[in-house]
Amino acid sequence: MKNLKGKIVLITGATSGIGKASAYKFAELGCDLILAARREDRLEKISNELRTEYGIDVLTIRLDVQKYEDVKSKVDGLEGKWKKVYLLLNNAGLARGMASVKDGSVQDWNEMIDTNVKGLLYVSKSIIPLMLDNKEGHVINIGSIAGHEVYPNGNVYAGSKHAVDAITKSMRMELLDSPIRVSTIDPGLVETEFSVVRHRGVEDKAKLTYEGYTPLSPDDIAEAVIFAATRNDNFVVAEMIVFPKAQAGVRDVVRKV
Ligand code: NDP
Ligand code: 8X3
Repeated sequence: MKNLKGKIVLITGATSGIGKASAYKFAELGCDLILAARREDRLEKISNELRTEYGIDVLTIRLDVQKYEDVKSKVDGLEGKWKKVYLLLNNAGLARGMASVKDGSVQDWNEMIDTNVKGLLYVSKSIIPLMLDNKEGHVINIGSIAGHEVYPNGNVYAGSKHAVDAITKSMRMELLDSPIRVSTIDPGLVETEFSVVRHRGVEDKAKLTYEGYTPLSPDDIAEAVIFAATRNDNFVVAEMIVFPKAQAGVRDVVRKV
């Protein structure tokens, strides 16, 4: 098992759900963390807890992954040891709405594509050169079962996650002759703020997503991330699909209500 103590891990979308849970798991392993997201109050609270509880160094970056200039200037501004990013967890992402292509919102489509696809590209483009300079690295993308299958009204979200799947595979080929590993962890239904964001705070709709079965928890996915991250250098988790027990596909969920 690879020892990650003292390695620098950059997590996008570290203020909630899978990103936040992963931050705690990497902290347990003694990694120093760069936590990035837009909500600064949450970044501060989480980073203070991690410093106190685990004695690690934490740098917080207020970052909107949709904005290339923001991403580039924040990465260019990394100093000293923080330039030695060993692991990038490309986790920031979201769904907005559930509507047919005929009825969908152009603004929602742009937000999903700008975050899930372009944001992941912008951060990867900025960080991979640092990994190459450092002669080591691991990019772990959070994809989705919606990157392998589709569902009605999930058109653009599924499209964005199919793009993550394609980009991950291409990136792995491009970096084959380098020390950098590329992985994707592709969850099914995980209970996070994801559905509240998707349904713009309409709690009843969000709750229905997780009703009648036990969904995955953010910690479950963080454990999958840690499994991929701690394999020995000869071992690449290329792709890991993780379901709750009650799920067998994007539309195949047994609910007992
Ligand atoms: P949450 O809503 O709980 O967390 C999403 C995180 O992404 C937040 O920390 C948010 O931070 C961040 N984020 C969103 N937009 C931006 C942005 N423009 N710039 C920077 N950070 C951003 O959802 P999850 O934890 O569930 O989602 C994490 C990933 O997991 C996503 O890529 C999602 O698609 C994927 N996923 C989720 C599944 C689920 O069922 N929950 C299943 C499969 C995949 P802030 O708002 O502070 O910027
Ligand atoms: C999130 C899973 O089924 O809501 O990536 O699209 S789903």
